Amino acid sequence: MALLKLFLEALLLLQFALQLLDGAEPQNLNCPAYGGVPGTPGHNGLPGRDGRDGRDSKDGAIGPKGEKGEPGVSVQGPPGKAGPPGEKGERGPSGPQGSPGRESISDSLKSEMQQLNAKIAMIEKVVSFNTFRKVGQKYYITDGVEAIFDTGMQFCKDVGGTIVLPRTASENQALLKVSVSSGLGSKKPYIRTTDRETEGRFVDSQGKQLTFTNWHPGQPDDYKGLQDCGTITDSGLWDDVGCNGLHPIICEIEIR
Ligand SMILES: [Ca+2]
Repeated sequence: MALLKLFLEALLLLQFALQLLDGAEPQNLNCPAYGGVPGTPGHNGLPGRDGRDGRDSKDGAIGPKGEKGEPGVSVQGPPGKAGPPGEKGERGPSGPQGSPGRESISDSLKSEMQQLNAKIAMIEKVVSFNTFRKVGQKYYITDGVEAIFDTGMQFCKDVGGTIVLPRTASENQALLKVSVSSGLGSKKPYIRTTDRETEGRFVDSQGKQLTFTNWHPGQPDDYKGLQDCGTITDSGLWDDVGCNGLHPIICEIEIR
């Protein structure tokens, strides 16, 4: 209000000054006419209030079209709901056979253990003989026991084998070494062949024709009609002798 009053006073003073300049006498003024001194300029007023918004956005001009935006980021959305279950498919082919269960493995191990124990027992028996020699899968063994042919067959059977019978020249050579090294060569150990069934036809203990023979020239001669069992001499050649004579027994035993 003080500023407004100051403004009105300045306005009256200005009007008075203009009348003086125009030469007219001031009316209704009792003051002597003399020139005054101009006052100091007033202070600046306070800034006015903000103007009000327009009535409607339509009043404004339409701006230019904006630039095209950046492409959006591709982000996979959440999975949709599961669909309804389909129809049951056909039965597939059978899969490979599974590994044996614990019981089967246990049975298998038990069987192997039994086989190993049996093998160990046989080997222990073999090495208990004075002379033993490995020939392929077989062992030739002897204690130098002398017996008639049939007793010798039983003796070898009792140790899990049979009287030796070479099937090849190599086996014959191995047998000769066993016989000679054990001091039995001159006593002509028995070999498992006889012609007791059919004179002149030597077969093995199962009645099978021999596939290998190594008869001494002139043998078998069935001397005096009493020689039906085979032996091996100290030269490795064979001779037939009487089956009831005492001869060294060499057994062959197979260990698998
Ligand atoms: Ca003879």
